[in-house]
Amino acid sequence: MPAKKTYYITTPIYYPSNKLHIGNSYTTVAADAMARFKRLTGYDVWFLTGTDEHGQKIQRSAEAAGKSPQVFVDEIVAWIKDLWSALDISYDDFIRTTEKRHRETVQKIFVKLYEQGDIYEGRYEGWYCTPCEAFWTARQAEGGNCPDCGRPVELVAEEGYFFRMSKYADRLLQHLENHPEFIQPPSRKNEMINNFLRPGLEDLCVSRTTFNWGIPVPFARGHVIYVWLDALSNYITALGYQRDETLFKKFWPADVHLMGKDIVRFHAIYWPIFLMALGLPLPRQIFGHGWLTLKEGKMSKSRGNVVDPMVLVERYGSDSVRYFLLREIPFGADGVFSNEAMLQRFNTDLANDLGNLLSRTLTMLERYYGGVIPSPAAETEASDRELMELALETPGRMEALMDKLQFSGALEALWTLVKRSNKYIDENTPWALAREEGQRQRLGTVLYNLCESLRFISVLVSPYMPRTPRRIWSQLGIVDLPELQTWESLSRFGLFRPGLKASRTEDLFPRLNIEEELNSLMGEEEYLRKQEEVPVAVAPRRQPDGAAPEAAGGPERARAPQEGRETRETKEQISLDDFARLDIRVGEIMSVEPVPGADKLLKMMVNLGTEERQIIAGLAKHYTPAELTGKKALFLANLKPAKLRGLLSEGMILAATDVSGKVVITTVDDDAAPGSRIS
Ligand code: ME8
Repeated sequence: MPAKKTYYITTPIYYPSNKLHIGNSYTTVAADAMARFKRLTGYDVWFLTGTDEHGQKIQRSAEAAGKSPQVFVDEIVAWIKDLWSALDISYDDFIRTTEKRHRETVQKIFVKLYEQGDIYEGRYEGWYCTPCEAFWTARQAEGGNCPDCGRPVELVAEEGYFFRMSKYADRLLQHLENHPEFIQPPSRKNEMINNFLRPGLEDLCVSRTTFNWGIPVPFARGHVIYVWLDALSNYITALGYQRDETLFKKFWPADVHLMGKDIVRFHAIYWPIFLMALGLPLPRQIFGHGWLTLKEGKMSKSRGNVVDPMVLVERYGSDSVRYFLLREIPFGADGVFSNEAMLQRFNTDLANDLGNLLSRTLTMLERYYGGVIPSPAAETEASDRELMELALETPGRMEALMDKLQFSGALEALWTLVKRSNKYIDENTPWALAREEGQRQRLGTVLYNLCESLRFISVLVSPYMPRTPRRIWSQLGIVDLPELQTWESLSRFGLFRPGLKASRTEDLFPRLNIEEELNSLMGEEEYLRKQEEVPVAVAPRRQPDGAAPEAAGGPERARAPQEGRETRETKEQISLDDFARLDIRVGEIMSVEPVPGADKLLKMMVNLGTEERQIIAGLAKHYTPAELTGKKALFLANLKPAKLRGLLSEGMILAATDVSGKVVITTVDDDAAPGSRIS
């Protein structure tokens, strides 16, 4: 048997400086859908993700949290892995840059580049943006702000090692010109060429001395390797480059590095140049997708427009959230995330189109054939042929779109088949056929074709919604027939076996009451945010497509919302009257229990002096029920009641949160009587 074709796909390795948000989930879900699609279509796939754990930004976040950097990142990385598991991310490897396998290889890379003369000693004086971990010239950072993220830059003057970027600039330019597919979408390629390559590349400082949380330069005490050289190397260190090179030989060069447009520059300029210097082939493609922003445009905690993927997954299931992310926005473009748009999609595409197709088919099979799949007739009618042709064409159409990373287009093509199948029911009116003499055979054919079309749909939807296929197969009675679940099995329409037994056991996607959902989502988000104060956010971090970084940085950008990782802002001053509006009281926690299906929430009954109230708190990740029961703490008693998971919450426990997200409740001395007011 010939060896399978290989496919290597990566996500950026995320900074574990705070919890990840829906934007990071977007990249990772897309990479996962692609990896699954390639596995389905017969490729030997390697899918890498991980965390970028060194650098000044992490060191500062850890210091602010009062933890050692390693302890700090370990906690957040555990949370990230939980998020990926909740979103069914099927990575083959998760690399952490603090792992020995990575550190040692990065040191070897640095030494090699130094020994061959590509790295030389010097002194850096210029500007640095710590949140982006990026060096800027005075011209680029005009006005004192980072041209990428708008936050203030710092003046840096320190000894350093420099990489000779300029030596490779022409080769890179030539590569970009000869390989138009290398940077996608093409607008990003023009941006790289016009804004960075043509004006001339400056040599890059690749070591730092003013902090120590990094990989040491092996031959120079006090120097740590610049975090982007460290981070970018993950794509080869994880494959065993310079160690056991089996995977490296098999999978390098990468087929695609996926990322948001904010970090295309590092991947399209620094990374290929480092690889050229190492004498390694360049990745085939770098794809910079657009930003997920919010309807309000700007994102800020005080506006309450934060999006926590965990909340959505817990409430709607990972398949629905994945579907929305992949379907709503053409990959590459910026797009707006809104709860309303998401809920609309759930109802139209998932409940009405796909869910109904399955339930209508199963109900009719049950009613007219006792659930046993009938045999189709040999002769076909026009609507049968149309349905079959469309089903047979759909895999190829989707594959062509997926090869361009057009997730939304591929799902649209699949939904054309879903909708055509629903229309097929309306055209053939099985309920009328069932009443007519002599139409039994025709009825059987129609229901058979619907089962077969559903089989196509369920196989094709699997990369995007990995849990849904089994739910369809088990109701159609083919869950134990893997030969009907493969890509190859989609080359023939008519493989479904008559005589199999289907049974309707569940609704795939029950319709949601959008208004109710919006209320509880807002309630839940607002509530959790107030309690946790951990910014879990989606924010535009860079200038729009094509805008020159040098040109950015006007007053609007300087005020631009940040990525949700910064320390909290100082709040405006208030008067004593403002404070007097708050009814803060001592409460005694009488009993506590978990809220089923919500891994963050706890339900507690609290004695507030005059009455006992039910309060829902986002504390489950921080306290066990036993740890809270019997404690006296401070409560905001006149907060408007909110509904969370259908449970009324009549107040809020006050808690302190540090920048790492650690939460401690504000307990009071046992002498304080429940109901005592704070003034
Ligand atoms: O940049 N919309 O890590 P990071 C869409 N460690 N995607 C978004 C987004 C949004 N609003 N916000 C974030 C780093 N992303 C480096 C990478 S790789 C060698 C080192 C996604 O934690 C997007 O993919 O800041 C972006 O590129 C990535 O998160 C940045 O993650």
